[in-house]
Amino acid sequence: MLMTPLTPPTAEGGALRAQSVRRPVGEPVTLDGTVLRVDPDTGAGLPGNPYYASADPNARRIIATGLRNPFRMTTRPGTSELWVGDVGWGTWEEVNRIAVGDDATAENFGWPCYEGAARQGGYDSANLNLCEALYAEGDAARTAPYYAYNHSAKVVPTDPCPTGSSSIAGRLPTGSRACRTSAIPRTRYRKRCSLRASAPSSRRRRGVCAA
Ligand SMILES: [Ca+2]
Ligand SMILES: [Ca+2]
Repeated sequence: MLMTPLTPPTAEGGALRAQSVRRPVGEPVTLDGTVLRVDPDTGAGLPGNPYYASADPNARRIIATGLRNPFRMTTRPGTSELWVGDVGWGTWEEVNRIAVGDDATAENFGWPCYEGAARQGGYDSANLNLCEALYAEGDAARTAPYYAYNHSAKVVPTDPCPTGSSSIAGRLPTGSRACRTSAIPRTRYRKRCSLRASAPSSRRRRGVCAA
């Protein structure tokens, strides 16, 4: 039986499963930390997916990887863009953009080797093979967040929300008490505050406290 290495430098378990598409050839690919594009009837990966030629059925399903907790996402109307909110760990919350979901490029957003724009310090200092190989390939090997913010800081100086305890979440419905228009993405976790992004084409953001 093939065992998942759990200790440095060859560790591949835990959060490192989000990089399982980069494991040595022949080792299993998991679906942790990924975005999938599948046939809704069979669950099989679709033609056009980046790893569709792979012998691994999980790899064939994956169109993006290296995410930590991407539990909210949405499409940009009229485009193939997929916008993904990724909940941060130690410091950084991320808004990630998959420019084209059905092309040959599998976006790798870097978790856990990266968090936000930079290397994740703990994983970097552990000198794990999976992360060190990714670092060695430079910026071309991973897709940086479209936007990232420190969850212990105010998003903008005029943000009325308290700091800390935030996490990137999802889309607000139009007419919500917490936000006066639809928006992607938002934060609302414990501190009862929302972050509104005006539109994907704009990076303007404004904090709005929930009623
Ligand atoms: Ca893509
Ligand atoms: Ca290192």
